Amino acid sequence: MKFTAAHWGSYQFKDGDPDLTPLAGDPAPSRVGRGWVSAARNRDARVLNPVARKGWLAGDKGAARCDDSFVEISWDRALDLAAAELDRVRQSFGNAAIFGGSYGWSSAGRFHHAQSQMRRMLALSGGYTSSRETYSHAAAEVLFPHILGTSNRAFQDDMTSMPLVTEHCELMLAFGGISARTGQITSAGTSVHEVGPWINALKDAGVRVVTIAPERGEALGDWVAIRPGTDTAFILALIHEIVRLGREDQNFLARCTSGWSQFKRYVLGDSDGIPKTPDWAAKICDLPASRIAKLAETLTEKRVMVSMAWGMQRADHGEQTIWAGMALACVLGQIGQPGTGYAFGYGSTTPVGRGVRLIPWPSFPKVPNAIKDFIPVARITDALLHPSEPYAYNGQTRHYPDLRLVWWTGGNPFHHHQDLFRLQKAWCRPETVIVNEHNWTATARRADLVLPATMSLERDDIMMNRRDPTLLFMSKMFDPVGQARDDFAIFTEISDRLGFRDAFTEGRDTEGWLRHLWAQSENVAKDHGIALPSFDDFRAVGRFDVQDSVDTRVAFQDFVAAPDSNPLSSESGKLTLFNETIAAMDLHNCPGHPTWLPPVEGGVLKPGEFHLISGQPDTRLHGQNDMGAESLASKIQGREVCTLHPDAADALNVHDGDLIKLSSPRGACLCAVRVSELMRADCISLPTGAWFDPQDVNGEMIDVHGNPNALTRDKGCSDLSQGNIAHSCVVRAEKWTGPMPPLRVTRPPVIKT
Ligand SMILES: Nc1nc2c(c(=O)[nH]1)N[C@H]1C(S)=C(S)[C@@H](COP(=O)(O)OP(=O)(O)OC[C@H]3O[C@@H](n4cnc5c(=O)[nH]c(N)nc54)[C@H](O)[C@@H]3O)O[C@H]1N2
Ligand SMILES: Nc1nc2c(c(=O)[nH]1)N[C@H]1C(S)=C(S)[C@@H](COP(=O)(O)OP(=O)(O)OC[C@H]3O[C@@H](n4cnc5c(=O)[nH]c(N)nc54)[C@H](O)[C@@H]3O)O[C@H]1N2
Ligand SMILES: [Mo]
Repeated sequence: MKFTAAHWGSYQFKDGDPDLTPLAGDPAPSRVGRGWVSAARNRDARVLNPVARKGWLAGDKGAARCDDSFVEISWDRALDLAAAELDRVRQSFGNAAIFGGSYGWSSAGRFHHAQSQMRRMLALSGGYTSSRETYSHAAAEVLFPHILGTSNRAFQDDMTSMPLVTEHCELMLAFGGISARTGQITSAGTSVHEVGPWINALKDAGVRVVTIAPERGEALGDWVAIRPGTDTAFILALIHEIVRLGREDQNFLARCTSGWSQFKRYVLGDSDGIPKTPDWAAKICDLPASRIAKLAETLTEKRVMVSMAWGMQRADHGEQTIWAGMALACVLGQIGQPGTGYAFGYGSTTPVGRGVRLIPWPSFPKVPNAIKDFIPVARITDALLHPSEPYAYNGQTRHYPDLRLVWWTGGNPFHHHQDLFRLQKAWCRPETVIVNEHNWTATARRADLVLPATMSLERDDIMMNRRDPTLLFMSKMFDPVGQARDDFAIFTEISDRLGFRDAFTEGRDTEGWLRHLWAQSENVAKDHGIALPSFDDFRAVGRFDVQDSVDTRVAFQDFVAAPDSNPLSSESGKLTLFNETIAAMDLHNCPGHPTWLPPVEGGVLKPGEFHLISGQPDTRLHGQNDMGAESLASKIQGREVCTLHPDAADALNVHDGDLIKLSSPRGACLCAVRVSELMRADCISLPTGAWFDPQDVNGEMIDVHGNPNALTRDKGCSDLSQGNIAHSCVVRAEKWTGPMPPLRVTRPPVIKT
């Protein structure tokens, strides 16, 4: 038996098998994985050879990058060109002109991690401008160190374990829901999927789940169909009502928080004249005031977990929602106890709240980056359009770098960024764009040089994830498609041309590196009392399971038990409900305590307008596997499918399977319709990930495949975090009766030489 792994799960196979079988013991293998092998073998979607843009080869720097005139070139020429261009840019403009932020999920596997490979090479070349935080939870990453005194990563690691919630919690307030859809995924790979089984266990244990979300998703408990973007107002009203009842946990607030008096003045309206009552929130949230008041009362009678999906903060003023959620949990006073308190990200990926020992397995070693400049990750378009202009970030005034060379490996900005039409304009600013990819993604199509990379099915690697008890030797399943090469091989050759090959490889080939990583793992394991087999034995067997790996955790347990002797590293040593540091930044879009700030778009809509919810797709990981069987089969007439309420369908005169056009001031896209009761009538949900395919239709540029980022707004959550606001978006919808242009998402015409 051989094994392999992806972010969507682990698999086994025998030589010659046409497809993979989910790893034995996985209770709920993912749907995403069903499309993996067919996506990998889809030669039309794979980059088969190195190619260069014709205009760029002719010396045309920065011109329209979307003209699809690629020329096939040899690997030697491609590598010569890439190395020469990197050298030219660093000599002419300095290494800060090279953007190596290269955000994206790439693939699982400890050695062939695409960004690590690229950044090691770029660091050895003198450095690069990097990016900070993620598209997943930038607002939390910047906010949590202030208010919780812990990094988001540490908070994830410390999250109260799911089995304790099943055992001790009576009422789970699930903002954004808890979903096995997103629970399919684990960054770096997983041996089991436990979110679906956990949802069932919650039901069996009789835990009452209240899902607060504009779409109901999986039928789990009561549904509070809140208007998007208004959760902060809802939470403030819950707190107001609890205080009115005199049931706030004064002991907890005094022992474990700072700033309650300032925050309470705001909630009661003493500081701004607006009491945050259920009546006040009812209009904002489009919910009955009596329901908010009743829920508040119930909360004070139960053992409660306040759980927030990551998507809650991918919105304008996203910091406020998660801060308000933390404040509610403080008012209820059950943080630090088993199964109750405050959680961020249950179900958003598999391992959040997984009760296992964390083992810090080694990764491909970094080289220090001599360039200290960075951008907040979602400010890429602004950076390209506005070099050297100022922007605010976490209390600093910074200036955008002047980027001349963009090198992207293992990510897809023309998937992940908001307002893709704006990104497309900005994309013409750098002189050169180089992309390592295995697929003809929208980003690859907008590169000057495309270097075909292997997929993990085409190479050996090791899956080891500090949050998973199983280590797998990932065996190559088939030969690389076309001329694809490993990123490691590509960057070795570039390093060779720039004179630092030995520093890059440290004299090791792939097998040498796998052995080296394993040797380091053996040391890490020893520190944890675990004896790993030899590399050769591990490779022969393919799988190693850490025994006695269960380790349940209660977030903030030590702190709450003795706040004075175990202070947090926040400014006050406590959970901050009013934060002096943030208040001193004097930001109108992120004040010193959780505050209701209406989103830049949203609120009460006009007829024909809808809130767009663009969550994660069920059939793929972002854009990955979109050209595999599972994702393709889920489309209608080849287009992505959006979900809307029967009343919305009536108003638009559409039925299941019809096409509609969604548009916003940023752009437009076509998608197919599925009608469902499980959606607010003023919302449309269109998953991310359909490969962006803008075409001229009757004189208008429309993405004809159904990518929500044709519509979304490119703006930071606030001057604190500058995270993306994908979920704050209003669109217009209309039935589409126009032409349906054929998709152009697979290999563009390539001129053979
Ligand atoms: N509207 C909207 N937009 C969103 C979101 C949303 O909720 N709404 N969510 C955001 C979030 S949370 C995220 S994390 C981002 C995700 O955005 P991305 O992480 O950029 O999306 P992926 O499709 O996973 O892109 C990874 C790319 O790496 C390539 N790749 C995989 N393995 C390798 C490899 O070994 N070598 C090389 N060279 N390439 C490889 C894949 O082919 C793929 O194109 O999207 C964000 N965008
Ligand atoms: N199948 C699959 N799973 C994935 C991924 C994938 O691409 N495919 N990507 C992974 C990644 S990178 C990430 S970061 C996570 C993201 O995980 P999440 O952020 O948890 O997932 P999302 O689908 O973005 O949104 C979660 C929920 O937020 C709700 N929501 C949207 N706006 C509002 C609002 O204003 N108020 C309330 N109360 N709810 C709202 C939506 O209805 C949706 O149910 O998913 C991971 N899991
Ligand atoms: Mo993400």
